[in-house]
Amino acid sequence: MKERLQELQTEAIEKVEKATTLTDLQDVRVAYLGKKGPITEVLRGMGKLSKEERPVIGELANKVREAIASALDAKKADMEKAELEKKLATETIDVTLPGRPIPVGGPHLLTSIVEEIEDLFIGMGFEIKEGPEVETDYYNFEALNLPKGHPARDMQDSFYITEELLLRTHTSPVQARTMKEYGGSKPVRMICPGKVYRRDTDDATHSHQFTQVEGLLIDKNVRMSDLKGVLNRFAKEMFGEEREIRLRPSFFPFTEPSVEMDISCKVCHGEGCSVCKRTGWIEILGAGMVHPNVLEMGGYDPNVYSGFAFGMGPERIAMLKYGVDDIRHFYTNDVRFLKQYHKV
Ligand code: 2NM
Repeated sequence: MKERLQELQTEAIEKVEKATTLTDLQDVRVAYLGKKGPITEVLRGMGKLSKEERPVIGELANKVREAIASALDAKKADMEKAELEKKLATETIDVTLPGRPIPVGGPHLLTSIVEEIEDLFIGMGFEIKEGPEVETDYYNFEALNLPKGHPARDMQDSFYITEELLLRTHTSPVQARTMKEYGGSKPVRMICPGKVYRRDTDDATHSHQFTQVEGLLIDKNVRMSDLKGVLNRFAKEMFGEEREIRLRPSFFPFTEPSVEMDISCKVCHGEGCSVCKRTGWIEILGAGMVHPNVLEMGGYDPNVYSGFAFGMGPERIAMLKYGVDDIRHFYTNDVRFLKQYHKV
């Protein structure tokens, strides 16, 4: 029996050593230490042994059992360690490698320009107002001194939805709405950025849908010099302190007097070049003193209040500032164009 046990131990340990997988090991464990295994078998036959032999064989059987079990455990630990090392070797990540860049977008040039204009006017105490793009005939025309049949209504051919509703042709209706909202007794200092629509054939300088920023300031004793001061500051902040402005008489139905504002040409400094068409000046916006009829329809007594208003096209501002040669670049969204204006 002793010999049989020794044999079993040698045999089992040999098999443990030859095992290459955890399954092999489990097979050895079941074969030698399982309930139906040879050691159990040996122990069962102990009844036939003498009193003296029994504890000796019992002790040996336990030792063999323990030897096999510890060989199995040691081999298992080795295998697991090897497995882990293999994993670590093949799955290491080099945390010092630079990350893969994630492509990020940026604001559209038009968005940036509108925000820049907004910031400049916020800095001068103006608030930002918005209004509907589908407007009533009343706010788009009537309240702005453009009664039905007025020739200026043809001047800007409009997208009508019904007889009374149209896509706004300018953002001025937001000013008319703001005057109403303020009830004719509070000063107004606002700008309204937004999309406007006109029936026009698209080309390098025209679009049937474009952006406007219009401003309105109403208070007691507002004069043309206030308009000039605010717009001069705007022009210098936007285009550079070295720029000069000039006002030329013009006509708008909602302002009287009306003006157009030019900035001095950056390219030739007033000498005359192709950018300014040899005039030394570049037109950037229209403005004027709010017409008494407009104040009155907005609920402001023109004998008590006066105001100025102005309107500009952010596309045109951006085109002049960055030398963009075609307004359609703003709408076709070619990333090769847009990317050039991301400040990141
Ligand atoms: C312009 C030029 C001149 C203007 C006038 C008004 C209102 F509603 F207050 F009367 N809003 N915008 C205005 C005046 C707009 O755009 C070239």
